[in-house]
Amino acid sequence: MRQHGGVNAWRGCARPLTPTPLPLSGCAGGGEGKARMPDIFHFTAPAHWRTLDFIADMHLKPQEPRTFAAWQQYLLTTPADAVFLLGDVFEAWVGDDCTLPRSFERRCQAVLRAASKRCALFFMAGNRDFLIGKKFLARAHMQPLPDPTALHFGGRRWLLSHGDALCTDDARYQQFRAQVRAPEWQAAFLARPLAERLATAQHMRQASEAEHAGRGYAQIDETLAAQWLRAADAETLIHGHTHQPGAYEMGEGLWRVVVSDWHITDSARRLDVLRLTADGLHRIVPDGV
Ligand SMILES: [Mn+2]
Repeated sequence: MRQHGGVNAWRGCARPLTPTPLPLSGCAGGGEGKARMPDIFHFTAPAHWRTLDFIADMHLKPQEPRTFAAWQQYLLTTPADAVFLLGDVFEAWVGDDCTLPRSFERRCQAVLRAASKRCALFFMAGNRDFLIGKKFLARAHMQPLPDPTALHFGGRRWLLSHGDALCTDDARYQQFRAQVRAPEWQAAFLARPLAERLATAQHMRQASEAEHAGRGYAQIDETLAAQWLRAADAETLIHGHTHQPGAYEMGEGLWRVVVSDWHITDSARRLDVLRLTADGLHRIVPDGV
């Protein structure tokens, strides 16, 4: 696994939606503080697959057209048999009804549909796009994956996660996460008018950025990550969310490999694909993007 290379320090920090009180009552939060072991979903790659790509944290939004263009170009040209989108594909998602004609989300949907003709697409929810639902997944031709999922490929198991569930230092975020992942909360939120949901998401992002300014990166609880790996009988965890790409050895032969966020502007150029083949994991920058 040492071929993954060293730890790269990148600018930017993960800003998960934080526990801003929502104008919503009667929904139980999780909030007992202790992280419980999640159920691990197992997925076996079809035998003919040779190349599997992992990307995360594109944070797609209309205000960053070059990131969208790079993502589109990558998806329409990758040689991969399957692309695993490991969360925070979108900067925000307030419900599948946001894909109005001519909307940015509808353009993204079209890119995914076109890509799905070339390769299989899998989606794991992040902390910003966890409200992506069955309708959008069907229209975008993506298959959902639970977090975490143990991927069986090449005679080994690779544990996949977005990563936010492992950031247990932030107890308030974990409480918020448990609340907003509850079906009752989601049903109540999605029942609100689209304009109101968009306004709430905007408010939450601003509150999150204010709270996280100066707090730095979200940190993975490596003790918990090691427990997940042992439970999955895997050695390598592949995740995003922290925006700190690199390969981190956690002891006892266990690793976590972090995929970068994507951010392309006049002053920044980050795009990153983890590619898994029979040779192992490689970090690549997509061609021609
Ligand atoms: Mn995230």
